[in-house]
Amino acid sequence: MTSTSRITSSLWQRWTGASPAPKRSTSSPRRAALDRSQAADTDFQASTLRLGLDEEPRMELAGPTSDERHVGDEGRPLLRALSMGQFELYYQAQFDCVSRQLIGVEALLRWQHPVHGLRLPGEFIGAAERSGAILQLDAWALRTACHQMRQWLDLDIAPPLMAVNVSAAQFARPDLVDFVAEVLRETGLAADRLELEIVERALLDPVRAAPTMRRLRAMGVRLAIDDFGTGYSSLGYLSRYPVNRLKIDRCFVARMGRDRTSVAITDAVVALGLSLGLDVVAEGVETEDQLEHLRLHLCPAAQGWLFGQPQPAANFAQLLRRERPGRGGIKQA
Ligand SMILES: [Ca+2]
Repeated sequence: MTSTSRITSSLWQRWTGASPAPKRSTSSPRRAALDRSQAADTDFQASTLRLGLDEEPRMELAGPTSDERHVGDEGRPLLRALSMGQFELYYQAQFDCVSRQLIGVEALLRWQHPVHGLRLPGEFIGAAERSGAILQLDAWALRTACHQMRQWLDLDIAPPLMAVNVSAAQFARPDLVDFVAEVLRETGLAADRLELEIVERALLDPVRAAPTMRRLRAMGVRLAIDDFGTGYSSLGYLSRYPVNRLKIDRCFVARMGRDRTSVAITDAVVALGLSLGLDVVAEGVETEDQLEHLRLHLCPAAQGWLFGQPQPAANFAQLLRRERPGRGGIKQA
């Protein structure tokens, strides 16, 4: 074991308590069919439905392992599931609004529950955040996404960017930057291939947030503000933080056809981002009318079901082979 891999292994164990080997994705039509409720796929800010968290299989009610003792009760089934390889990442493409060229991909967490089937983040992220298990899930997702990107690079089908969600709790960790650096070294991934999507509430304390963001940007890692406009946002932070991209929350895009306020907010965020020299991605784009409106208002990029639902890695690789991704739609920092 090299010194680098020892450090990474140590960080990994400290962060996850799980096996460092990322789970290889598999796919099935049933799984894809289960993945159709995009509304519930609101990543790490979603409300928790807590479906079945109190109904875990008998083996998951065993006493806590040493890795689980620092996590609250409702997080233990999640850590147990993580150690059993029940989590996987699905991938959703981001497209240039004009050329429709694939310019990036967001990694989305899924739990393949042995009893309840495929579970979306809205069903377990709340419990993960309350219990502290979110730290392990986030770390696993970041590492697995980077390994997947490495594999796609080796196959010469990699998208330009891999976007990974970062919870507020993970962003607050003092060793976040070190962990990101180790994962990049371990995978040989260029830092500007990785984009961390940070929720607005993680940025409430500029004294803590700004140095972390500056260190990540100094490494070359890209930063996006996720679900922009839905958190405790203060536009002032955009001048203080070294952000690359704003992601317009899907709720605004979804209401564009029937709500003038949502149209106004969407257009304003696009204009704001462009005037600040930032990339902008509209989330939740489902119709050609929505895409046309965004295109006419110069929104650079979009993500959503119009371009395809999130897919397991093996299925997404087929899309990558078809699309021949390019970097034309991404502003270089
Ligand atoms: Ca996101």
